[in-house]
Amino acid sequence: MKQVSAIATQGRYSSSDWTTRYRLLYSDTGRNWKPYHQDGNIWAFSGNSNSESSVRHELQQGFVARFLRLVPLDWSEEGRIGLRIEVYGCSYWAGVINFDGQGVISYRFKVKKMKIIKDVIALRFKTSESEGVILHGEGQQGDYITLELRKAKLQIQINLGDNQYGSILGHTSVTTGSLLDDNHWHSVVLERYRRNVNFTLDRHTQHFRTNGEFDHLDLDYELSFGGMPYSGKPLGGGRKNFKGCMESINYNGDNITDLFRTWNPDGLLLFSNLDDGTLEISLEESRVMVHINVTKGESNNQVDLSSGEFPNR
Ligand SMILES: [Ca+2]
Repeated sequence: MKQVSAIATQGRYSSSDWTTRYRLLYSDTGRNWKPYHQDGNIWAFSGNSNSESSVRHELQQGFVARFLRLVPLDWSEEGRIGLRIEVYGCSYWAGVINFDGQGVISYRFKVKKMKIIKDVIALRFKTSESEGVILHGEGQQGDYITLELRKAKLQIQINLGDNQYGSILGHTSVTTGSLLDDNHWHSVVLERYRRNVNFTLDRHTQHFRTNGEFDHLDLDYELSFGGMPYSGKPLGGGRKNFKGCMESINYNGDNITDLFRTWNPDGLLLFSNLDDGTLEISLEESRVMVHINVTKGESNNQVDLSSGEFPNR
Protein backbone atom coordinates (compact mmCIF):
# COMPACT_ATOMS: atom_id res chain seq x y z
CA MET A 1 0.00 0.00 0.00
CA LYS A 2 1.23 3.42 -0.86
CA GLN A 3 0.08 6.94 -0.12
CA VAL A 4 0.52 8.45 -3.58
CA SER A 5 1.39 12.15 -3.70
CA ALA A 6 2.96 12.69 -7.14
CA ILE A 7 3.50 10.97 -10.47
CA ALA A 8 6.10 11.47 -13.21
CA THR A 9 6.19 10.08 -16.74
CA GLN A 10 8.75 9.90 -19.51
CA GLY A 11 8.73 8.45 -23.04
CA ARG A 12 10.41 5.17 -23.98
CA TYR A 13 14.20 5.49 -23.95
CA SER A 14 15.73 6.66 -27.25
CA SER A 15 12.56 6.31 -29.31
CA SER A 16 9.70 8.24 -30.89
CA ASP A 17 7.27 6.72 -28.39
CA TRP A 18 5.63 8.73 -25.66
CA THR A 19 2.24 9.46 -24.07
CA THR A 20 0.87 13.00 -24.28
CA ARG A 21 -2.27 12.64 -22.18
CA TYR A 22 -3.41 10.01 -19.72
CA ARG A 23 -5.84 9.14 -16.95
CA LEU A 24 -4.97 7.49 -13.68
CA LEU A 25 -7.03 4.78 -11.96
CA TYR A 26 -6.31 3.18 -8.62
CA SER A 27 -7.49 0.22 -6.62
CA ASP A 28 -7.08 -1.65 -3.34
CA THR A 29 -7.99 -5.03 -4.78
CA GLY A 30 -7.02 -4.91 -8.46
CA ARG A 31 -10.67 -5.52 -9.41
CA ASN A 32 -12.59 -2.32 -8.67
CA TRP A 33 -10.93 0.79 -10.05
CA LYS A 34 -11.49 4.42 -9.08
CA PRO A 35 -10.51 7.19 -11.48
CA TYR A 36 -8.39 9.99 -10.04
CA HIS A 37 -10.44 13.17 -9.67
CA GLN A 38 -9.26 16.73 -9.47
CA ASP A 39 -11.34 19.94 -9.47
CA GLY A 40 -14.46 17.75 -9.52
CA ASN A 41 -13.57 16.02 -12.81
CA ILE A 42 -12.02 12.74 -13.81
CA TRP A 43 -8.60 14.15 -14.40
CA ALA A 44 -6.61 13.96 -17.63
CA PHE A 45 -2.92 14.51 -16.98
CA SER A 46 -0.76 16.23 -19.55
CA GLY A 47 2.10 13.87 -20.34
CA ASN A 48 5.18 14.07 -22.52
CA SER A 49 6.02 15.75 -25.81
CA ASN A 50 9.29 13.89 -26.40
CA SER A 51 10.99 10.71 -25.25
CA GLU A 52 13.60 12.32 -23.00
CA SER A 53 12.20 14.86 -20.53
CA SER A 54 10.12 13.70 -17.61
CA VAL A 55 6.94 15.52 -16.58
CA ARG A 56 5.90 15.43 -12.96
CA HIS A 57 2.54 16.25 -11.39
CA GLU A 58 1.89 16.86 -7.72
CA LEU A 59 -1.52 15.41 -6.88
CA GLN A 60 -3.89 17.90 -5.29
CA GLN A 61 -5.72 14.96 -3.74
CA GLY A 62 -3.37 12.23 -2.61
CA PHE A 63 -4.79 8.71 -2.28
CA VAL A 64 -3.90 5.34 -0.80
CA ALA A 65 -3.80 2.38 -3.18
CA ARG A 66 -2.21 -0.99 -3.80
CA PHE A 67 -2.64 -0.95 -7.60
CA LEU A 68 -2.35 1.80 -10.21
CA ARG A 69 -3.54 1.78 -13.79
CA LEU A 70 -2.54 4.38 -16.32
CA VAL A 71 -4.80 4.84 -19.36
CA PRO A 72 -3.17 6.62 -22.35
CA LEU A 73 -5.54 9.06 -24.09
CA ASP A 74 -3.16 10.52 -26.68
CA TRP A 75 0.37 9.67 -27.73
CA SER A 76 3.22 10.51 -30.08
CA GLU A 77 2.21 11.19 -33.70
CA GLU A 78 5.63 10.04 -34.86
CA GLY A 79 5.57 6.79 -32.95
CA ARG A 80 3.50 4.73 -30.55
CA ILE A 81 2.57 4.70 -26.89
CA GLY A 82 5.74 4.67 -24.82
CA LEU A 83 6.03 5.16 -21.10
CA ARG A 84 8.37 5.19 -18.16
CA ILE A 85 6.70 6.03 -14.87
CA GLU A 86 7.68 6.96 -11.33
CA VAL A 87 5.18 7.09 -8.47
CA TYR A 88 6.00 9.22 -5.43
CA GLY A 89 4.64 8.81 -1.95
CA CYS A 90 5.10 7.14 1.39
CA SER A 91 4.51 3.52 2.23
CA TYR A 92 1.21 3.22 4.01
CA TRP A 93 1.99 1.44 7.23
CA ALA A 94 2.04 2.47 10.86
CA GLY A 95 5.72 3.36 10.98
CA VAL A 96 5.73 5.96 8.23
CA ILE A 97 4.30 9.46 8.46
CA ASN A 98 3.35 11.25 5.27
CA PHE A 99 3.90 15.03 5.30
CA ASP A 100 1.93 16.83 2.61
CA GLY A 101 3.52 20.25 3.12
CA GLN A 102 0.49 21.49 5.12
CA GLY A 103 0.31 19.48 8.31
CA VAL A 104 2.77 19.65 11.17
CA ILE A 105 3.09 17.17 14.03
CA SER A 106 3.78 18.59 17.44
CA TYR A 107 5.35 16.73 20.31
CA ARG A 108 4.15 18.51 23.43
CA PHE A 109 6.33 18.45 26.51
CA LYS A 110 4.73 17.43 29.78
CA VAL A 111 5.85 20.72 31.31
CA LYS A 112 5.71 24.09 29.60
CA LYS A 113 9.36 24.95 30.01
CA MET A 114 12.07 22.43 29.36
CA LYS A 115 15.69 22.93 30.36
CA ILE A 116 17.53 20.27 28.44
CA ILE A 117 21.17 19.40 28.95
CA LYS A 118 21.21 16.37 26.69
CA ASP A 119 19.39 15.62 23.43
CA VAL A 120 19.28 12.51 21.30
CA ILE A 121 17.19 12.99 18.17
CA ALA A 122 17.01 10.35 15.46
CA LEU A 123 14.82 10.06 12.38
CA ARG A 124 14.75 8.97 8.78
CA PHE A 125 13.38 11.09 5.95
CA LYS A 126 12.70 10.81 2.24
CA THR A 127 11.77 13.71 -0.04
CA SER A 128 12.07 15.09 -3.52
CA GLU A 129 11.94 18.69 -2.29
CA SER A 130 15.12 20.67 -1.70
CA GLU A 131 13.67 22.89 1.07
CA GLY A 132 11.67 22.10 4.19
CA VAL A 133 11.70 22.21 7.99
CA ILE A 134 12.23 18.75 9.50
CA LEU A 135 12.01 19.78 13.13
CA HIS A 136 11.88 22.95 15.17
CA GLY A 137 11.74 23.98 18.81
CA GLU A 138 12.12 27.36 20.49
CA GLY A 139 11.87 29.05 23.86
CA GLN A 140 11.03 32.52 25.10
CA GLN A 141 14.59 33.07 26.27
CA GLY A 142 15.65 32.98 22.65
CA ASP A 143 16.97 29.44 22.50
CA TYR A 144 16.08 27.42 19.43
CA ILE A 145 16.85 24.33 17.44
CA THR A 146 15.94 23.94 13.77
CA LEU A 147 16.80 21.05 11.49
CA GLU A 148 15.93 21.76 7.88
CA LEU A 149 16.69 21.07 4.26
CA ARG A 150 18.19 24.00 2.41
CA LYS A 151 19.24 23.65 -1.20
CA ALA A 152 19.05 19.87 -0.72
CA LYS A 153 21.59 19.98 2.13
CA LEU A 154 20.83 19.32 5.77
CA GLN A 155 21.32 22.27 8.10
CA ILE A 156 21.11 22.47 11.85
CA GLN A 157 20.72 25.81 13.59
CA ILE A 158 20.96 25.77 17.35
CA ASN A 159 21.24 28.45 20.00
CA LEU A 160 21.65 27.56 23.68
CA GLY A 161 21.48 31.23 24.66
CA ASP A 162 23.02 34.66 24.11
CA ASN A 163 24.48 36.54 27.05
CA GLN A 164 22.50 39.48 28.35
CA TYR A 165 24.65 42.15 26.72
CA GLY A 166 24.44 40.50 23.34
CA SER A 167 28.22 40.45 23.11
CA ILE A 168 28.40 36.67 23.10
CA LEU A 169 26.02 35.06 20.67
CA GLY A 170 24.97 31.43 20.78
CA HIS A 171 23.78 31.04 17.20
CA THR A 172 25.48 28.04 15.60
CA SER A 173 24.84 26.69 12.13
CA VAL A 174 26.28 23.51 10.61
CA THR A 175 25.49 22.05 7.19
CA THR A 176 26.06 18.52 5.97
CA GLY A 177 25.31 16.33 2.96
CA SER A 178 24.10 17.26 -0.50
CA LEU A 179 21.52 16.18 -3.09
CA LEU A 180 19.24 14.98 -0.31
CA ASP A 181 16.14 15.60 -2.47
CA ASP A 182 16.77 12.27 -4.23
CA ASN A 183 13.62 10.50 -2.96
CA HIS A 184 15.74 7.96 -1.06
CA TRP A 185 15.76 7.37 2.68
CA HIS A 186 18.36 9.27 4.72
CA SER A 187 19.00 8.85 8.41
CA VAL A 188 19.85 11.66 10.82
CA VAL A 189 21.10 11.35 14.39
CA LEU A 190 21.77 14.36 16.54
CA GLU A 191 23.41 13.79 19.91
CA ARG A 192 24.12 16.75 22.15
CA TYR A 193 25.62 16.85 25.60
CA ARG A 194 25.99 20.42 26.84
CA ARG A 195 27.77 22.26 24.00
CA ASN A 196 29.14 19.15 22.33
CA VAL A 197 27.21 17.89 19.35
CA ASN A 198 27.59 14.84 17.13
CA PHE A 199 25.64 15.38 13.94
CA THR A 200 25.32 12.21 11.86
CA LEU A 201 23.86 11.93 8.37
CA ASP A 202 23.87 8.47 6.77
CA ARG A 203 26.68 7.29 9.08
CA HIS A 204 28.91 10.27 8.39
CA THR A 205 29.44 12.07 11.71
CA GLN A 206 30.49 15.67 12.23
CA HIS A 207 31.43 16.87 15.66
CA PHE A 208 31.01 20.50 16.66
CA ARG A 209 30.66 22.72 19.72
CA THR A 210 27.90 25.28 19.95
CA ASN A 211 28.83 28.95 20.22
CA GLY A 212 28.28 30.98 23.35
CA GLU A 213 28.72 29.93 26.95
CA PHE A 214 25.49 28.14 27.84
CA ASP A 215 24.82 24.42 28.20
CA HIS A 216 21.03 24.09 28.30
CA LEU A 217 18.53 24.15 25.47
CA ASP A 218 15.53 25.98 26.92
CA LEU A 219 12.38 25.11 24.99
CA ASP A 220 8.72 25.97 25.59
CA TYR A 221 5.73 23.70 25.05
CA GLU A 222 6.72 21.59 22.08
CA LEU A 223 8.92 20.33 19.33
CA SER A 224 7.32 20.34 15.91
CA PHE A 225 8.10 17.96 13.09
CA GLY A 226 7.57 18.78 9.42
CA GLY A 227 7.31 22.54 9.82
CA MET A 228 7.20 25.53 12.12
CA PRO A 229 4.72 25.34 15.01
CA TYR A 230 1.42 27.13 14.67
CA SER A 231 1.83 28.76 18.06
CA GLY A 232 5.34 29.97 17.32
CA LYS A 233 6.48 33.53 16.90
CA PRO A 234 7.00 34.61 13.31
CA LEU A 235 10.54 33.25 13.46
CA GLY A 236 9.69 31.13 10.46
CA GLY A 237 10.90 33.68 7.94
CA GLY A 238 9.08 32.12 5.01
CA ARG A 239 10.41 28.66 5.72
CA LYS A 240 8.71 25.87 3.85
CA ASN A 241 7.09 22.89 5.52
CA PHE A 242 8.61 19.50 4.86
CA LYS A 243 6.98 17.49 2.11
CA GLY A 244 7.77 13.79 2.01
CA CYS A 245 7.99 10.84 4.38
CA MET A 246 9.52 10.38 7.83
CA GLU A 247 9.91 7.27 9.92
CA SER A 248 11.53 6.11 13.15
CA ILE A 249 11.35 9.55 14.75
CA ASN A 250 12.86 9.29 18.21
CA TYR A 251 13.30 12.11 20.68
CA ASN A 252 15.17 11.42 23.92
CA GLY A 253 13.88 7.85 24.03
CA ASP A 254 10.29 8.55 22.97
CA ASN A 255 9.26 7.04 19.68
CA ILE A 256 7.26 9.91 18.16
CA THR A 257 6.08 7.86 15.19
CA ASP A 258 4.49 5.31 17.53
CA LEU A 259 3.02 7.96 19.79
CA PHE A 260 1.31 9.53 16.83
CA ARG A 261 -0.02 6.27 15.48
CA THR A 262 -1.07 4.65 18.73
CA TRP A 263 -2.90 7.61 20.21
CA ASN A 264 -0.79 7.82 23.29
CA PRO A 265 -2.77 9.66 25.94
CA ASP A 266 -0.36 12.53 26.37
CA GLY A 267 0.84 15.59 24.66
CA LEU A 268 0.48 15.24 20.96
CA LEU A 269 -1.11 17.41 18.36
CA LEU A 270 -1.80 17.47 14.68
CA PHE A 271 -2.18 20.82 13.06
CA SER A 272 -3.34 21.62 9.57
CA ASN A 273 -4.17 24.78 7.64
CA LEU A 274 -7.63 24.76 6.10
CA ASP A 275 -8.65 27.07 3.26
CA ASP A 276 -10.10 29.57 5.71
CA GLY A 277 -8.99 28.49 9.14
CA THR A 278 -7.11 25.88 11.08
CA LEU A 279 -7.66 22.39 12.43
CA GLU A 280 -5.97 21.16 15.59
CA ILE A 281 -6.24 17.67 17.03
CA SER A 282 -4.69 17.09 20.41
CA LEU A 283 -4.76 14.32 22.93
CA GLU A 284 -5.24 15.29 26.51
CA GLU A 285 -5.39 12.55 29.12
CA SER A 286 -6.77 9.97 26.69
CA ARG A 287 -9.37 12.38 25.35
CA VAL A 288 -9.23 13.57 21.78
CA MET A 289 -9.64 17.32 21.51
CA VAL A 290 -10.53 18.80 18.16
CA HIS A 291 -10.28 22.56 17.72
CA ILE A 292 -11.57 23.96 14.47
CA ASN A 293 -10.93 27.62 13.86
CA VAL A 294 -12.74 29.19 10.95
CA THR A 295 -11.92 32.70 9.83
CA LYS A 296 -14.55 34.39 7.71
CA GLY A 297 -13.89 38.00 6.89
CA GLU A 298 -13.47 39.77 10.20
CA SER A 299 -15.16 37.15 12.36
CA ASN A 300 -13.41 34.21 13.92
CA ASN A 301 -15.38 31.16 14.98
CA GLN A 302 -13.89 28.45 17.09
CA VAL A 303 -15.47 25.04 17.59
CA ASP A 304 -14.04 22.74 20.24
CA LEU A 305 -15.01 19.11 20.49
CA SER A 306 -13.82 16.39 22.79
CA SER A 307 -14.45 12.69 22.78
CA GLY A 308 -15.03 10.44 25.74
CA GLU A 309 -12.45 7.93 26.79
CA PHE A 310 -10.53 6.97 23.72
CA PRO A 311 -9.10 3.49 23.82
CA ASN A 312 -5.35 3.37 23.46
CA ARG A 313 -4.44 1.00 20.73
CA1 LIG B 1 19.76 28.16 27.27
